Amino acid sequence: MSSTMTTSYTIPMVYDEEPPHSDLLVIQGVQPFNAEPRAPALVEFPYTPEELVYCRNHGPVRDFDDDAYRVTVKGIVDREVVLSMKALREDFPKVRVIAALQCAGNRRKEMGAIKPVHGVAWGDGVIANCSWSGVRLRDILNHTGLSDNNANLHVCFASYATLCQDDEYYGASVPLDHALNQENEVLLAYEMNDEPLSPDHGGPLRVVVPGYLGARWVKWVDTISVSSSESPNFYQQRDYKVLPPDVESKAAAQPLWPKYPAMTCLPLNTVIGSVTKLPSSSGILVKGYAIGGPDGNVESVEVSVDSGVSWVSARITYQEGPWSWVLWEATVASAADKGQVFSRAKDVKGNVQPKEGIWNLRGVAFNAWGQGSW
Ligand SMILES: Nc1nc2c(c(=O)[nH]1)N[C@H]1C(S)=C(S)[C@@H](COP(=O)(O)O)O[C@H]1N2
Ligand SMILES: [Mo]
Repeated sequence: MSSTMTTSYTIPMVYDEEPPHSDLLVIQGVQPFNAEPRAPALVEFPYTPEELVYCRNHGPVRDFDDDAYRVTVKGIVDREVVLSMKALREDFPKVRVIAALQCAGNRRKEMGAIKPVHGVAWGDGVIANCSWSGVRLRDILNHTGLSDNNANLHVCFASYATLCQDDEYYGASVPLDHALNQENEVLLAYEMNDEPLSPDHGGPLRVVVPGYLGARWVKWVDTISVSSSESPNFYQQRDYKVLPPDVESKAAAQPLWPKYPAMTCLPLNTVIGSVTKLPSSSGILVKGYAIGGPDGNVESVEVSVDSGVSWVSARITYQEGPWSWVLWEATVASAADKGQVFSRAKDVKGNVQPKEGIWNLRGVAFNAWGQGSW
């Protein structure tokens, strides 16, 4: 009698083995754990302290043993390699970049106030400005060897650490050209803010793609493959895309996912973190962050207390390199007891942040003028 054997192994989808999370975050979801800091605290620190770094997951957080961890690099390369954390630390140059990590859903709650959207109702705290240290992806790819013709290839990242809500693993990809370009500094990072990367943020190893949305910064990355197509993963193919504003339901979105490009850069943006009344009704102190878009970093920030009729320049108090966020503050004279204040940024190419954001079903890339009140 013959028997059919099916090999089945289980990838964990367990939430009871998660390490403790920061208790300074506002929890938006417990399983998976999704949490963000409050904006007034966030804008007090140029480098976001680990306890204030938002945590965004599509499945359980895994805690890996550094010694046993391996990442496999394969696909259209000369030779497949398997690297340990020790090899990554000792055999390749260590590179450190400052870059803001931001979720595409930052400010989703504000977009949802226009018309309901699908997704975690994030406020304006799903952004963190950190230093990331690790190895350059291009050094690793040069080590595996690439063919001369790299045109139209992609580097796919996968984490088989856990099952996710919409797929059996978490995956993303970036064009190979982007990964090889010396200006981009795409990293496999093992440190955040000069400390070993914690489980919540993808330790021991995560992808860092400065300037790209967080969804491509794959945490607990264990497989990297050079491929002729983008990652087939749900989160690359059927999510994290900006659909046109007339697409208002899952059913209408279904046939459109393959027709729209995967998001890469998030737009030019500002957020007002805090508004403080100055003594003796002389005015207000406004503090916030700004972040560059696809055309480069922020050049200036302005605020308005008369709904955009007139604008006051903000002081930039922190900015570092091409991918950091900007911290800014402005003192605005006003005798009013209460009022509303708006912010907008201009980038190095002269683009100005728009007054209104464009609504889309998934509530991504919202960048209307920042707003606050006192
Ligand atoms: N393996 C894995 N990587 C992931 C995710 C995930 O759910 N699983 N979420 C992504 C998304 S959508 C974002 S915004 C960032 C969040 O990184 P953080 O939790 O360190 O803030 O990780 C990305 N990488
Ligand atoms: Mo995200």
